[in-house]
Amino acid sequence: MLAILAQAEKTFFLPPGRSTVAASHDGLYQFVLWMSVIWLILIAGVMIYFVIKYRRKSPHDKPVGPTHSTAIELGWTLPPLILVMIIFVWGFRGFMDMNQAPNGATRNQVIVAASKWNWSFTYAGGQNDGTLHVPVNTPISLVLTSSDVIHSFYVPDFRVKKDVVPGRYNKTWFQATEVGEYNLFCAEYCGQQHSTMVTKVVVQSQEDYDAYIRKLDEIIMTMPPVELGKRAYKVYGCKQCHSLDGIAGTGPSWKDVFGKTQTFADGSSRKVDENYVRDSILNPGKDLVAGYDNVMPTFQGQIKEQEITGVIELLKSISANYDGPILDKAPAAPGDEAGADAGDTSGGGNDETGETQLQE
Ligand code: HEC
Ligand SMILES: [Cu+2]
Repeated sequence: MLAILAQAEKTFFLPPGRSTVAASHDGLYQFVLWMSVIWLILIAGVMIYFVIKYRRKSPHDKPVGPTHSTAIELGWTLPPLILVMIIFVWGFRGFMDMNQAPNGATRNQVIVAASKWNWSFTYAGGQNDGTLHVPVNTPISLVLTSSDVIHSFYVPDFRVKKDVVPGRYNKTWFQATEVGEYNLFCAEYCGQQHSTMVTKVVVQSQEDYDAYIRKLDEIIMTMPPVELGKRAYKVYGCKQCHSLDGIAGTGPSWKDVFGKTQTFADGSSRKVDENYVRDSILNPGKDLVAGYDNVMPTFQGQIKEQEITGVIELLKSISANYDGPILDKAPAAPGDEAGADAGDTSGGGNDETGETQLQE
């Protein structure tokens, strides 16, 4: 029976399992579920039977108190003990499997950055995107960080769930067994737009995955700045708080902001120029726009120089308060050096992050 349960690929509550740990997870789940059902029926059945059989039949009925029976007491102690031990060993082994990434997983490490209300994924070469792409049948190790509150990384199809906690790195791993697209949810209530903190895991063949990574490399180097800005707007989740059409959300709309004089909570004011935008992204708490809360996470160490330029050009392109030129080609940004020696894949991403910080 256990073998059959372990094979069952779909449970009543979850989609079919698509990772290497799903079978043992679901097997244990089914075991606990059916044990509970069987015991409920047994206990409730015996109880109802006894209520009827030993009911008080007349006012003169004087029941005799229960007496001791070693056999019965052992009978209700030992079998449950054995069952609980089975569940413990099974569960503990599954728990260890889920926490210990197999050898080689760190070669495919992805940094998962959660922020209100967005997921952003950074690959080993420093590329990043708003969906998580992984090669099939390959162990993937994840390092999870949050820049604001506690989120939770949850992919039901993979049976993977891990809290993402600010101020520390949590780790988990999975190995997807089938090409396809799977939902990725935040499973920890993290504020107003928690329910929109959803994205996809795209499991691809190794060739498709390699092509995808190459494409990400090209995007930063070749996309026109305004397009790169629009991409950053989605990838880093700016869109969760900022609109492009003038309607204020959690944060001010980006329409007509560039070139205007912005007033801050402390009464001071400053003209919105390139440096102000850069400051707003890397150090959002500094000049707090009047009427808004200090809820924007910093994107220091995540967003690249070219992408900041992109956001600036995007802001210019949608502002009536700006009538200067808009870049149509990426300028030679400091990050380009890191891109130029992209052949050295492992170092590229780190160099670039280091450089961004040096400039601060
Ligand atoms: C959780 C919501 C949130 C997210 C996500 C967010 N911001 Fe903000 N942002 C705010 C709020 C609130 C303010 C106003 C208060 C302040 O100045 O910090 C703001 C202010 C700004 C300003 C100044 C705007 C002005 O009118 O003066 C800029 C520029 C900006 N954000 C850029 C970004 C970029 C770029 C991203 C994405 C990389 C981003 N924000 C993501 C909430 C957010
Ligand atoms: Cu969340």
